Amino acid sequence: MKFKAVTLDDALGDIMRRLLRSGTRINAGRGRAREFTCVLVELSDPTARFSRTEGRGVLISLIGETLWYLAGSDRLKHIEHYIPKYRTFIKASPRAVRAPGAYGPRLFGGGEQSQMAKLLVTLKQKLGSSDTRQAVAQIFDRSDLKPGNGDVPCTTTLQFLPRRGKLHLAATMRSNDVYRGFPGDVFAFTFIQELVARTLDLEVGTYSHFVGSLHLYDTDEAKARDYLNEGFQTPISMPSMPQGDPWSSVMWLLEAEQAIRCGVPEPASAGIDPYWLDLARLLKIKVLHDMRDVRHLVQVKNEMVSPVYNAFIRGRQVALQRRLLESQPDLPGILLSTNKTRTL
Ligand code: 5HM
Repeated sequence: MKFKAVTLDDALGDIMRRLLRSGTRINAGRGRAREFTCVLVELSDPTARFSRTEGRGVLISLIGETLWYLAGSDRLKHIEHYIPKYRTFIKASPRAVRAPGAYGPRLFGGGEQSQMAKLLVTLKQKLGSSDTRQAVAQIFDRSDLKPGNGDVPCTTTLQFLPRRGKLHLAATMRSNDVYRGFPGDVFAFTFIQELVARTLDLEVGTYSHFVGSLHLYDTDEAKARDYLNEGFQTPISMPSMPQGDPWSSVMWLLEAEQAIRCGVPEPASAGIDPYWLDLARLLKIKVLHDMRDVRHLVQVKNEMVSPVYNAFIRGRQVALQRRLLESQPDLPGILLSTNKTRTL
């Protein structure tokens, strides 16, 4: 079965609609679901990587998870900042410190010796002389299959295909939950695709996502129907990553992320492109939202350069203002009026 779409949102809607209509019933370890097997999803615009639908509002968790990968980390405390239920999901004990199936150490762990660093060296060497078929990063490993392991990676490989000035990416997955897993996986892998494309000075090509078992759990059916009922959303792409080698900016963002998460001073940002500054601002907005600090949230929102993230921020701002108003009805108007903030 094949799904062709321009954006993630288009693909998500199409897959869920068809799964609800004709998915085969299965009962795997994590509950009853509807499933399609051996599915290929092809996205022609991998930068349209987030679902704009307000109800899902998970953009900042997706950025947080992607940075967790890029940091090469498997620390649960780190990812729980963005996905509080991560530990429960991987069936880890309350005392566990690490996620055994984390993608970060497998892809980016070990600095210059990491799988991705070596893969980039190979890609650079072969660029221009051969259309390589060997640029594969492996995530799933046979050692993951052991009794009682609740964190068996769902992604098996990422294959980078530089062809005629474009960088295509083919991801293969053994298992993918369309409602909860698919949007995050597409977000992270297409972001990595764009990072690699910039490193090699290539255009971003097609993103192909092959899945052995693509499924929708019965417990998510109602939410999937709500999502579909929200109807057509104007497609939206993430701003283009700045041209040039991105890795010094990625290192800055990783340092900034850690500082924001841990509440310590952030690294100096002189010379950092607004694209990366905006990503750090979004992480700050999450912390300010959690701290119920609407005044500073509005300040950071007004510093944002790209209009693309506005709908996500407004969702957080409005929810926070509503909560504050419920607990403090005499709150000053500046904290409640969305009009006082720049409309992005
Ligand atoms: O029984 P299994 O190990 O496949 O359960 C893992 C569940 O998490 C599945 O529903 C799988 O599709 C989902 N999942 C996902 O969609 C998990 C991961 C983590 O590797 C992922 N995407 N990246």
